[in-house]
Amino acid sequence: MLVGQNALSEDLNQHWEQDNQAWWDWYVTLADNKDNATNIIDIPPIQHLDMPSDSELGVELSTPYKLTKDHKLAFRRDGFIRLPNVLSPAAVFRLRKELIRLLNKTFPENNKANRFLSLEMMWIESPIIRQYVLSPRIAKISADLLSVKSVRLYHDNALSKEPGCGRTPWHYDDHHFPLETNDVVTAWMPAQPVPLSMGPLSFAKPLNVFNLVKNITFNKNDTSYDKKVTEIFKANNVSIDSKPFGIGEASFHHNLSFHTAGNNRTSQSRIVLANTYFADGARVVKEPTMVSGDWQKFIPGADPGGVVASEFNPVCWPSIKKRRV
Ligand SMILES: O=C(O)CCC(=O)C(=O)O
Ligand SMILES: [Fe+2]
Repeated sequence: MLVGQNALSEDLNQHWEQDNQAWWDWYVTLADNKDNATNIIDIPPIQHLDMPSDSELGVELSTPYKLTKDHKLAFRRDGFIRLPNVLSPAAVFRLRKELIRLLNKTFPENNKANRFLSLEMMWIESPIIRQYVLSPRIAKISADLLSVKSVRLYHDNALSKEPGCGRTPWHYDDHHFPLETNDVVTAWMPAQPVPLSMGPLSFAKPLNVFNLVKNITFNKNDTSYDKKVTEIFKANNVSIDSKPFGIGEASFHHNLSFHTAGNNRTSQSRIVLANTYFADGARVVKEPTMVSGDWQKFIPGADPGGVVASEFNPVCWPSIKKRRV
């Protein structure tokens, strides 16, 4: 049975009419920031490293990660897992450089302060980002964690939390992705280390704590939903996993995993590539809501209820090479 897609009030049953950046600008206004420390900490930019060539990157991003049985069990139980060395430091450096190039093309320097900047579908435009998004290494981890044979791409996402940007509100992604399945995972791959002061992704565990908050009504105009989730998790002593990310470390979270992220009070942008994959064969929900944002951009031509398999949702695992064998 499909879980989730609940507690959304009636007035959300309308399409999001603007783009995905406008969606993020709105979404971060729903976070409660009253207890945040706000002093900006000056930290140096990521150290310069020699970048891998295209072919070195290709080899790295198609080499399988050694995922263990314990990793899979932990993911099933907790709804997320952090994995070290998903990317080499040099691959992180190249990712950051390319994401910054793309972000700078879209967002003028004088219009970034305190914002949560987002870009999607970069893999279509950038051959470098394509390697990280269609990566057999990343997609196989995702398929194995979900215990499914084959995954497709929902979307890629650059998430740049600029210095001074506040928290990301508590949520699970099932509210966001209009996919009629719970076999959905997001690979959250930071393009630099993320100390606590930069706002790492943090998770409530175990996975089933979403049941504690599933009846809270979502309010699109204020921070009440975010505050209520915090309150209920506190009252139930829910364990919040909030740790820094080392260079090359990535997390993978399920679409029912409740997560948030702190504010960025460092002097550097917190840049992340977040790729979302889902089990091949999934359909679009019958009634996407405004919380699904600009979803038609990611699944062009798909009607509510239809199978998601557009040219922008390629099968990423098994990899093309493997499928040909
Ligand atoms: O990067 C963030 O602060 C939030 C990202 C997120 O919610 C996600 O990737 O599902
Ligand atoms: Fe999320």
